[in-house]
Order: sequence, then structure tokens, then C-alpha cells
Amino acid sequence: MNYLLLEKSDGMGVITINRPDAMNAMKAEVVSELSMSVSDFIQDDEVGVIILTGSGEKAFVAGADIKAMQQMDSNDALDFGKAGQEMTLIIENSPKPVIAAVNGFALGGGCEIALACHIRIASENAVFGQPEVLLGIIPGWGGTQRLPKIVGTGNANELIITGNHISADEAHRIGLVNHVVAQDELLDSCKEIGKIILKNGPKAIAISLQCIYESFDKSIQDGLAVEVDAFAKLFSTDEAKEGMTAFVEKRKANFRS
Ligand code: CO8
Repeated sequence: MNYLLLEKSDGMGVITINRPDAMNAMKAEVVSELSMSVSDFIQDDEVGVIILTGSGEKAFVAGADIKAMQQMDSNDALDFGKAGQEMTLIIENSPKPVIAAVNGFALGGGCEIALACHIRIASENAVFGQPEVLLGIIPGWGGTQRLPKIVGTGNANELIITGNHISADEAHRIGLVNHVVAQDELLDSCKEIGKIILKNGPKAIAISLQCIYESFDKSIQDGLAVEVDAFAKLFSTDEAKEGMTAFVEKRKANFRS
């Protein structure tokens, strides 16, 4: 990998986007490396939780690479847009939770990558925004679709059509991030959440995420049908047997021996 740092320990895979001179901006190669690395961690039995962050202390990802986009025509933009959307779908559909450790600017495509993650933790200096309209373009990696679902239509409208930056605290207030922590505690905070998740049943985690995801485009009746079906199927897994037996036997469940 030329633009990513990869690290694996204690059941967690950490991906660091590493283009600090360009505020970790995403050019096509970075998009394809990120898609590949998330996919690899999804396949890796030693990894149960994925953490995604940016290198340095200033930026998570300051967006798609504007210098590369300046050279693109509509066909190039379509390819770049689709590759970035595919990357966000790989993250969002990961059966292993992906936690965004947002350590600075998360602008444009950077904010959209964070939106695709299952949990977002921000450092106090983090800054969020969808400033595409300042460039005469719009969010292209899911911002218009995921942001309103996470922060509500009014907040999404304002962020996208003003292009304003917001602080980590404001992002927390509108529900864009789960927690705000000191910058030097960011990775440890994400790993603490990761450790809690790793104690739980991996199939139950994956299926919970899938049911939540499916709620986006289903009526309440259809969504409940998906949920109860998944709920029932879990009863035939070793995981559910272990979890419920452990409770009855007053011991901790061991899901990942
Ligand atoms: N692309 C390319 N280079 C960047 C980017 C970027 N997005 N952001 C920062 N850089 C570069 C700067 O050009 C600069 O490089 P150099 O030293 O060679 O001039 C270096 O990083 C440091 O940046 P600054 O000097 O600007 O640092 P500041 O601390 O003054 O400012 C900011 C930091 C606020 C992050 C500022 O750099 C900025 O506003 N960056 C652009 C943010 C932005 O507009 N992002 C949205 C981009 S559009 C997008 O993401 C669309 C996603 C969907 C794509 C769909 C494809 C079709």
C-alpha cells in the first residue's frame, strides 16, 4: 500500500490514510487502496473491528483530491464518483464494525467516508463539512444520501448548501458523531469501544448492522419481518447457544475462542 498504513492487534485492524502533505486527500489510488484494505480486513479472521483514521494531527481526510478533480471531465468524474461510492458501500456493508477516528478535518469526501462508518468518534479539533458547493460541485460519495439520515434533512440541507464547516462539538450536538474526546485519547477511545464490541457475538453484531442498514429503505412492517427472521435464524447458531448458556451458567460467554 502506498497511501495507507495498516496495523493489526488485539482483534482490531487500524487503517491510517497517509498523505499528510495533502491533508490525506483522496485521489483514485487512495480510494482503491482503501476499498482493498477494508475488504482484506473483512476477510481476516484475526480482525473483528476496523478503525479508520488519518495520519498527522490536522486531518482525517480533507476531501477528494481537488487538484486531481480539476483535470477531470464528466466521464472521469463518473468513474471517480462510482469508485468512491463503491468504497463507501464496502465500509457501510462491512459485517465487522468500522469506527471512524476523526482526528482533524473531515471535509467533502472525508466527511462522506466517516458517514459510511458505523460509529464516529471525533477529537476536539475535528472539523466537519460538505464544502463541495464552494467548488461548484456536490457531494458525490453519498453525502446527499447518508447525511440527512444521520443528522436530519434540515441540518443536512444547511451543511450541504452553505458548505459551512462545523466544530466537533456542533457535530456531536446534531448527532453526526457519537463522542468527542481529546486528540491524544482518540485512538485509545476507539479501541476501548472496539474491545467492548469484541466481547459480543460476531454473527449477532453483523446481523444487527445489516438489519439497521435495511431499515433505511423498508416500511416498518417489512423491516420488522427482516428483523424477526434474522432473530429466529440466530437461534440455530453456536453463538446464540453459547451466549444464552453462559448467562444461565453465570459465566462470561466466549464467542471468539
Ligand atoms: N485536495 C487536494 N489537496 C488538498 C486538499 C484537497 N481536498 N485539501 C488540502 N490540500 C492540500 C493543499 O492544497 C495544500 O497543499 P500545498 O501545500 O501543496 O499547497 C496542503 O494540502 C495543505 O493545505 P492548506 O495549506 O490549505 O492547509 P490549511 O490548514 O490552510 O487549510 C483546509 C486546510 C481547510 C483543509 C484546506 O486545505 C481546504 O479547504 N481544503 C479543501 C477542502 C475541500 O474543499 N474538500 C472537499 C473537496 S470536494 C470532495 O471531497 C468531493 C467528494 C466527492 C467526489 C466525487 C467525485 C466525482
